Amino acid sequence: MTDSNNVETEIERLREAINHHNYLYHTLDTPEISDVEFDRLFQALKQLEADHPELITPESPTQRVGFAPLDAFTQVQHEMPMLSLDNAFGEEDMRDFDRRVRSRLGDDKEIVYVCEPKIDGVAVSLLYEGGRLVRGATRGDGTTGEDITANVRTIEAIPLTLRGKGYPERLEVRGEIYFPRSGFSRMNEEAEAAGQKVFANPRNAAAGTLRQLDSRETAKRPLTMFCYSIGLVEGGEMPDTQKAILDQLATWGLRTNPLTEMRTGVEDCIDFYHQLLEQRPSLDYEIDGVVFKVNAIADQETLGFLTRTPRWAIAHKFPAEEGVTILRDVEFQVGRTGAITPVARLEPVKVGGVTISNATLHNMDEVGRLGLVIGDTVVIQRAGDVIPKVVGVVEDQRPASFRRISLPEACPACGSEILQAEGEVIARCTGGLQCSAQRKESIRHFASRLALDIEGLGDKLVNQLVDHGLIESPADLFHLTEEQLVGLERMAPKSANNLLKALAKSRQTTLPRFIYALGIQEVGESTARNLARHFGDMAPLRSATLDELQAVPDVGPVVAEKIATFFHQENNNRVIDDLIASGVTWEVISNDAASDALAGQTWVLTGTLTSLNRNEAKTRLQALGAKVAGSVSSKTSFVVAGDAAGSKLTRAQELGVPVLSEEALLELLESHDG
Ligand code: D41
Repeated sequence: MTDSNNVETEIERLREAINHHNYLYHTLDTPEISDVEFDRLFQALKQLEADHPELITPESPTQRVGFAPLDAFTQVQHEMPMLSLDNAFGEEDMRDFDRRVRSRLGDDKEIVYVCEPKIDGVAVSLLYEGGRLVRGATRGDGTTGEDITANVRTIEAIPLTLRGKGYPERLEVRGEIYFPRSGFSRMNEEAEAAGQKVFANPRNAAAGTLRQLDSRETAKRPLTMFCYSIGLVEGGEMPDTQKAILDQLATWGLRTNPLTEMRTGVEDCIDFYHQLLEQRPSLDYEIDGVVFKVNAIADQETLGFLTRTPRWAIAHKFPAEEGVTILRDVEFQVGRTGAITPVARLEPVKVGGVTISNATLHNMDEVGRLGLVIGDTVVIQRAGDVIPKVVGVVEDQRPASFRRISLPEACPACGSEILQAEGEVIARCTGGLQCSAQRKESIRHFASRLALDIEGLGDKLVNQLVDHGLIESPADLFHLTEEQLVGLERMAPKSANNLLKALAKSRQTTLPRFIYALGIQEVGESTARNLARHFGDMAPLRSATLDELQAVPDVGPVVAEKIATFFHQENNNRVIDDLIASGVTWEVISNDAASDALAGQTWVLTGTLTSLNRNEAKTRLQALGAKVAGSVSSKTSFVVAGDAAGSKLTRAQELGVPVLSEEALLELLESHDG
C-alpha cells in the first residue's frame, strides 16, 4: 500500500467515525464519546486535510464552517409542492376531522394516526441525490422557496450524506429547522451584553439565521432540525405508513422527533394533545400544537387534498400563552396610511419563555372595550409569531392613582391633527407624506419583499435616512449617493455600495410590483396584479375613472374610490413621475397579449391543483382570452391535469388532446404576467 493510500484510508476512517458520533449525538441523542474525544477526531481530520487539500470533498464533516457571503438568495422550485396544514380549533374540530376521514374512507374501524409535536420553527425542504445533500430550500409559498444550501450545510444535525443504504436516488425531505431554547437565551444574553440586536423569539432567530447571506455566521449558531415528511421520491421506494417513513428517515441519519406517537382513534389523539401540553414547558424547543396524520399512505392517497392542504392531516394548536403584568404607559404609533395604533408599554414579563414588554391595543375602541387605564394589571396573550395583545384587565388590582388613556390631538411624529372619521374605528394622522412616520412606513413598504424588494434596506436604515433628511419619498432612494450613505451609522463603504447595487437592481421591476409598492390603501398584492393586467401600464391606470376601475376583478366602489383619490393627489403623482424619471421601469403588459394570447382556445382543468386554486387558474386563463370548459371533447385545446386527475385525463389521452402539468400552466401564466 502506498503512502497516499494510507492517508486516504485514514481520512475515510476519521470521516466515518465523526459522522457516526455526530449521528449518535444529534440524531439519536445518545453520545458515546466525550466532547474532548470528538474534538480530537475532528482536529486529526482537519490536519490531514490541510496537508492533503486534494482529498477534501464537499461531504467531509469539516466542510460545515460556511463559505464567503452570497449577494442574494436564488429562488428554487420545490420538486413537489410543500403543502400547508388545516387547523382544528378545539376538540370538536378534531372529532369533525376524524368523522370526515372515516366517512371518506368508508371505514367503520378506528383510524390509526401519527401524532407529532408541531415544531414552531422554519419549514424547509432538503434534496438528496445519490444520498448526498445537494440543496436546502425554505418553504416560501410552497412552490418556490429560497436556496439556503450553504446555510443548511452548516447544521450538524443535517447529514451531508445519508447513512446506510436503500435510499431513493432522489429524495426530498421536509422538516422544521429551529433554534433550541437554551441556545436562544444564551445568544440573546451575549447579544444584549454586546449591545447588539436581540431576537424576539426562537422562531425569528431561526428564520433570521437561515436568511444570513454569510453562512459563516449561520455556522456559529446552534440550529437543528426535526424531519416530518417527504416530497419527491425518485429511483427507490419508501415505506407505506407515515410512522415507518419517519423511522426509515432516522436510520438514514435524519433527525425525527422522539415524542411522536401512534394513536388509534380520535379520543386517544386528544389524550396525546393534553399529554404533550403538559410536557410543553419542559422541552428545549417551542411547539405550538400537535399535527395528526393518517398513518397509512394508501389512505392518505384515497383522501387526497383540497387545493393546498391534505385531507389526511390536521394541526391542533395549543391555546395562546398568557401572562399577567402591569401597563406602564401607552404610546401611539403611526402606520403607513396614518392609522394611529395604541401600543402598550408593559412591565417586562416572561410568557412561554419569551420576554414581552410591548403589546398592541389595536385601536381606541378596544381600549374602551377593555376599560383600560395606565397602571392597570393586564392579561396579555402571545400566539406564535403574532404581536402580543392585551386581552383583559384584572379589575380589582387597579391602583389608587392611575392615568386615563386618551387619543392625542396631534400626531406624535409630525404634530398634524389626528382625525377619526364618523363611523370609523381607526383614527388617522392628517399629515400625509409631511409626516415622518408615514414617510418611513411608506418607504419600508416600497422596499419590502413583495414590492420593489430592495435588499439591505432595513428599518433602522430607513429611520436614519428619513431622520437625516436624506429622503422624503421612495423616489429619493434613487438619488442617494455613496458619500451620503457612508456618513450614516453602521455604514461601511462596502454596505453602502451593496445598497446602491440593490437599488440599481430594483429599478427593473414589474408593473404589479410597482403598483403594489405605491402603498395605495386597500390595494394588496392580488389587486395590484389585477390592476396591472387590466390596464397594462401606469398611464391608463392613473387616469382611470371610477367606472373603469370597477371593471377590474375584485375592485368594488370602496377600493375604486381609494385608488382614484390616490391618483388625484399631486404629491403622489410627483413621486410616481420622479420614480419613472429615475429609471424605474417595467414591461408594459400589451393589451393584446393580456386579453388575446389564448383567444379561441378551450381549456379544461382537472384533478387537484396545489399552488393556485381552480378558480384562480380559471380567471387567469380567461384573462388571456381562453374559454374554460367543464368537459373534454375533440375541440378542447389543452387539458391541465393536477394531482389525482381521473376520467377527463383519460379522455384527453384517448382524443390526443395535449395535456399540461400544473407547473407548465404556471409557467405559461407567468410568461404573460408582465
Ligand atoms: O412540526 C411541524 N411544524 C410540522 C409541520 C409537522 N410535524 N408536520 C407537518 N406536516 C405537513 C404536511 C402534512 C403537509 C406534510 C408540517 C407541515 N406540513 C407544514 N409546515 C409548514 C407548513 C406546513
